[in-house]
Formats: sequence, C-alpha cells, structure tokens
Amino acid sequence: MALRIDILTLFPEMFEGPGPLSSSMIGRARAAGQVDIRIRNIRDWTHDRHRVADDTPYGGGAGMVMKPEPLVEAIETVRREGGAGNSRSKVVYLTPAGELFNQAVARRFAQLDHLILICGHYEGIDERVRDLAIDEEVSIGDYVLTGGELPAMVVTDAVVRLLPGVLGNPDSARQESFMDHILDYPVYTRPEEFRGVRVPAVLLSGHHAQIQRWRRKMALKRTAERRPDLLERAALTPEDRLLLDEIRKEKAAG
Ligand code: 4GN
Repeated sequence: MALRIDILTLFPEMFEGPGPLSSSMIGRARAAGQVDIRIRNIRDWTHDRHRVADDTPYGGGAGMVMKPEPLVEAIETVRREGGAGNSRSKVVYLTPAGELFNQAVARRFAQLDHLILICGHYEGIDERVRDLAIDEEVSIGDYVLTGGELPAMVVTDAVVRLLPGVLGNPDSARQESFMDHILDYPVYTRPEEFRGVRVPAVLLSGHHAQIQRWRRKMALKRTAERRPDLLERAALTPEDRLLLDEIRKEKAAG
C-alpha cells in the first residue's frame, strides 16, 4: 500500500493549482499512485454557522489561537480513514519549537503507512491538541513563518522522493547520498566552455576510475570547506582519508 499523507490546514488554497506537490517528481508520484496526498480543510470540522476555527487566548495578549475541537475532530476522522490501529501512522505538528527536520527524520517518515501533517497559523494551536492528538513536533529550520503550510510541503517533498520507485531508482541508491554525510560533487553539462570557464578535463577523459576519484575528492573538499560538522560524523574510508590529505596539502601549497 502506498504512503498516505493528509495535510490539515485552514488555508487549503495554498496547495491548489500547479505547485510543489503537483509538479515534477512529486506530481508524477501522485499520478502513478505511489503516494496519496490529501489536503483537508480544518474548517470542515467546525459546527457553527460561521465556521470559526480560532479564538482569543486565555490570559490575554495579541493574536488568535486555533480552537481545539475542530482540529482534534479532524485528526480523529483522518486517522480513522487511514486505518488507525492497523497502520503505522503519525500525527506531526509543524512548529519552530519542534525537533529539527533532517534526512534521518525524512527516512523515518517514509517508512510509515500514514503521515498526518498539522499546519498551525496565528499564535498556534491550543496546548491540549498537542497533549491529546499530536505524536511529534517538527521544525524545518530556525525561523518563523506565517503558517505551517510551507513546512508541510517541505516535509512532504523530502519524504515522497524517498519512496520506493519514485526516483525511478530500484530503492535506496539515492537515499544514501546524504546518509553518508558528504555533500554532492559539482556537476557540468554542455557546452565544454561557458563564458571562458571550461569543464574540468577529467570529466571529458572517459576514464571512469579517474572521474570517480575526482568526484569523491571534490565532494570531500566541499564538505570540509562548508560543513566540517558533517565530515566529523561521516564514515570515511582509508581512500577518503588519502584524498583529504591531498586536499590539505594542495591548500597549504596554495
Ligand atoms: C513551522 C511553523 C516555522 C516553522 C511556522 C518551522 C506557524 N513557522 N520552522 N509557523 O518549521 C506559530 C504557530 C508559528 C504556528 C506556527
């Protein structure tokens, strides 16, 4: 069974039309039935004539708080639709206060049967929704947005591209590229010379082993320069260490 993702939002129009979840790889995955993405309007679970989903905060202060009843009812309904107890499901709230989202979290979510993403707005959700209905809180980075919709799209994209068959990969090949904690090597396409800048000669050589070695070296160099923190956690082979020595010597020589 394909992964199902429900996105609960007060602003479903943010997901309408051609957008990140309808284009490119994610759009194709949806069309091919590899993922079932549903945008759900939290307002559909209100019961009053004006479909009110927010209210003023107890204790006073600026802004509005998302009311608990519609949100919890929405989560309960959507969870039941997904098969509830018979499926691996997770309710995730997108918030700057959550655990930082990364490739490991994406891989974990890609193993689920049902992912339910909750988009907050205004001052956020009533704390009791967190206590009663949220399994996990995730942040896509240390900044504040007007709502959880963009983070939900980011998480969805990162998860869907890992699903078996979605990249056209048999399974796990591409998933490994960030897993080994090394940044990508630089890539080039035609023309051979662009505005005076040539493609590195080794890439035109047809010498496969040399090309592989150069790519690994450039990836290590880039990681050492930009993300030394990643390099510390990387599983480096003896050949990697030789390449890093070479890089250090070249740097010292200028
Ligand atoms: C998540 C939500 C940033 C993130 C958000 C993030 C909506 N901004 N870094 N904004 O993943 C207060 C209540 C802000 C909802 C929340």
